[in-house]
Amino acid sequence: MRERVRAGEWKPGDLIPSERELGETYGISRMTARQAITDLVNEGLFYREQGKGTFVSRNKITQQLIRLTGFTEDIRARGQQPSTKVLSAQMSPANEVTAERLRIQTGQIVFYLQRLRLADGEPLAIESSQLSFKGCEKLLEEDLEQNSLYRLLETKYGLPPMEAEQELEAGLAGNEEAQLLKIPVGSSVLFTRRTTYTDRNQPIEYAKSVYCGNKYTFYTHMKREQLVP
Ligand code: 16G
Repeated sequence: MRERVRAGEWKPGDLIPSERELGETYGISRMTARQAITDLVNEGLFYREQGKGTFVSRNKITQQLIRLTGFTEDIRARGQQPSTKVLSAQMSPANEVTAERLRIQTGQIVFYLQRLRLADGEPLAIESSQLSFKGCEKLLEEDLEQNSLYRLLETKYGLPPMEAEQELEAGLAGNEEAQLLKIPVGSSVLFTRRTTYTDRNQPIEYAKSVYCGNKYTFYTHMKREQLVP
């Protein structure tokens, strides 16, 4: 079903087939079909309308907080076309917070990248990433409008992003954010801070982002480890 959305076969706002029809198409039980739909509703790909059925979501982009993914992957998984406008790419000294997150000295030179991220041409987020690793200045030569940062790190630099810590905070769009995201000043936004680690538990990226609040769902799945006695 995800693939059908991705391929554009099922478009935003489309009613998806019933559990019975899906069961027949895929040769699975109705229960299994229902569970799969529920999972995708929880992820934000579908939404249910009482008495009407299940539809493909329109605006909200779901960022899974279980699997580590990048912007390009998230948007493609939604069946949309990601694009990027680089606002700034330069070497700059790390401030105290960045230094602590990246486990480096304050003032050490890091690669600073600020990008406007869009889906189907619509601005969704402003991401400011700071990267520190041996040879990170080579990123200055990369075409970061055409390439996914995570993919480059993995395929060209041998630094696959494997783990991340992320904080979310509600906020309001200021002047600059409003202008870039094409939303009114004072609209709700989500501020995120993410530290990304490679497989060797080495922090490589500290990213601060601002997401349009009404276009994003952050999804997480929780399990209770033990019942409280
Ligand atoms: C996500 C990350 C950002 C990372 C980007 C890579 C958050 C808060 N931010 O948007 O840290 O740089 O993905 O995306 O989730 P890319 O591979 O498309 O460049």
